[in-house]
Amino acid sequence: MKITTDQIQDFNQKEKADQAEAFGFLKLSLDKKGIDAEDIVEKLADFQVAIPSWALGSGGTRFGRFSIGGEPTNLEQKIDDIGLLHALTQTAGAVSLHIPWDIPGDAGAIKDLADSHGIVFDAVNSNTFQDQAVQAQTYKYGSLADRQRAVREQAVAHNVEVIRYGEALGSRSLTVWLADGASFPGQNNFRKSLQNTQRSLQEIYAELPADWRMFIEYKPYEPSFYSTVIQDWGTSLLLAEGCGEKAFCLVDLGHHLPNTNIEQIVATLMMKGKLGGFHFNDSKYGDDDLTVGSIKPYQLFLIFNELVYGMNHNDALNPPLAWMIDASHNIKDPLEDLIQSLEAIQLAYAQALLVNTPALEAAQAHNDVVLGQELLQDAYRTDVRPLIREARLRRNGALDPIALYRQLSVRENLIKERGLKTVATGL
Ligand SMILES: [Mn+2]
Repeated sequence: MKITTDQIQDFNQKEKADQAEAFGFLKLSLDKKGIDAEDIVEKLADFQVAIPSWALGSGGTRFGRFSIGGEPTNLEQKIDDIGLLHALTQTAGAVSLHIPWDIPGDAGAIKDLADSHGIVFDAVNSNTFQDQAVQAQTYKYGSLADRQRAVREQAVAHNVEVIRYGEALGSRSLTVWLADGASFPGQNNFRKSLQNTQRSLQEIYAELPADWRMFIEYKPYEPSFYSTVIQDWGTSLLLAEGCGEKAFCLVDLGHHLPNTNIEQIVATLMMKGKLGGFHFNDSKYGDDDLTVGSIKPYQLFLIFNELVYGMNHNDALNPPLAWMIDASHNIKDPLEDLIQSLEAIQLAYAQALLVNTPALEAAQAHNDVVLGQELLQDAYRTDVRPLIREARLRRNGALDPIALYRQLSVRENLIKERGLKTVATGL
């Protein structure tokens, strides 16, 4: 199924007048604060987020998995689904592949298909947390950190293979997330595990093409419940610095212990020019992978406030970030869920762009704590939805993507095309 520009324009026609009125009103009130609404709309229109190839089917939990029906069963169908998302939202212009769940058989044909939807290939992701049918060594006890050389070599070779797949598609970054760790005291030697990881990462790094970057993702626990080798941003930074200037840290919102100040981590990594990528999701307890902005939207805004500040004060030359949604769960239609996540990301970005930074810095200089909070919350409490809709409208996206998705019966059509009991690869 494809959504045409005509279908989108027909749909927008009905709501266009209301949008013009709401945008005009907001633009006037922002004008009074010295904020250029047009500039923000332009930034929002340019902002693109990668959709991971594993988020297009229903996710599972340890307790089961329920297919939503019409799930994509191959890479072509996954790219078609992202094409639908991008047509509706104009924000999903990239895909992040997970190897080996999505090995491109014919890279040229896959690239052409993605091109036809206006989609580029973002970071490629390796997987050494599961055993594949054809592999000599098991990752049960570790991969890049494993005590056995043969296991580490196999894991390094897999990452290099992922780089080669990515090169064929025009990707320019590799994301490494390790499940390596221990579930019980005494299981592993902390120092040796970390040293092995550093050496393995250096070997992968040596195979990176000149214009590539490597992102090192951290996570405090799960699947290991006593210790994880790359447990936090400090360990990720240490390993990235041990590799070289093309290695960066990757922050996944769900990969923190409860109440961690993630916005402060963002500020620190950008100050060092070492923040490479960002994985969006939301959570209440752990790595819950819930819809972005569904639980802690204020935290998301505070994080974007630091991202915007970091991008505007970039003396450490932090490169442009790779943005990706990393969320998947087992109840919602995954496409509707992704539309909600994309919207939440845009909202937080728009709110952060409204922050009056000079006034905030002046308040900080005078220890005016109350004013500092007022300035942040004034931005957060502004209804920025007309800005986001305007950005979509100007790129021929849908004013209300979920309403149009439902009006066109997209899921029903996908079920007709692909069947009710299809299951996409992923967790
Ligand atoms: Mn992640």
